[in-house]
Amino acid sequence: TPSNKLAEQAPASSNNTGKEVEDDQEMGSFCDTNLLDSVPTLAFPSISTADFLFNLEKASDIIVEKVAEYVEKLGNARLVLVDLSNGSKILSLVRSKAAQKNINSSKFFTFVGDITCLYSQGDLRCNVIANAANWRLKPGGGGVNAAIFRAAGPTLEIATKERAESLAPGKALVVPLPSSSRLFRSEGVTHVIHVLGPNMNPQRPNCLNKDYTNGCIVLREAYSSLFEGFASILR
Ligand code: AR6
Repeated sequence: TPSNKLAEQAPASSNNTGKEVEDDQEMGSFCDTNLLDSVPTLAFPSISTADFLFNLEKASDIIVEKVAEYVEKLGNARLVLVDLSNGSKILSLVRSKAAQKNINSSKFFTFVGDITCLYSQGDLRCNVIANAANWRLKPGGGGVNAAIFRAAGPTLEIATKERAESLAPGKALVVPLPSSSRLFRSEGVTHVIHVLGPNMNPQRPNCLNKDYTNGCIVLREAYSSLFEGFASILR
């Protein structure tokens, strides 16, 4: 059962001891070779719809539109929209709109779980995860950004800063994860793609003040940049 699976996986995922690191190094960074064999999969959160206060109906239309545009171009790779709770409004909106559009449900689906523990706690293998970043590409700030930087460890911040100092709205930045990162070792995540979405929150920088004409353009661009970034990893 899923709950048994969770119980089986829990000790391995929480075991961040030196012993495990040693084993990993002996075996070329991975203790679980199954992680390497899996179908390429991008797990992504709904960009801009929590802290950045973007309208959920509009965001769900854009997610489904962009998934439909990219999913077949990505070959056998999968796209997975992730959120933390079963009651997630964005997941249910996207699920019903994707079904209406007859999007292939083996290549695109939604998943409830923490994006930093998809393999260890959800048995879902995702070699790439997306982050709803801030323009400074800094850890913290809450939401999925804080969770990913925390789970990846300091190497993610270093690897990110080697590639860019900041990010413009609508853009994405692909960052290969160092093999020493816990996200790499325990979860099989080889890349993080930072994405900056449009911001409708007056308390955050670059607020669009409810300008959804511009906001929808920027959110479409954000998903295009994300899926192009994922495609570049597959090539
Ligand atoms: N796993 C999966 N989904 C998550 C997780 C998680 N651990 N945490 C949050 N979500 P948000 P934004 C979902 O607010 O609206 C940050 O402070 C969440 O339920 O993280 O783009 C950054 O530094 C929602 O569906 O991103 C930026 O300043 C989605 O992830 C700002 O927030 C995005 O929520 C970005 O705001």
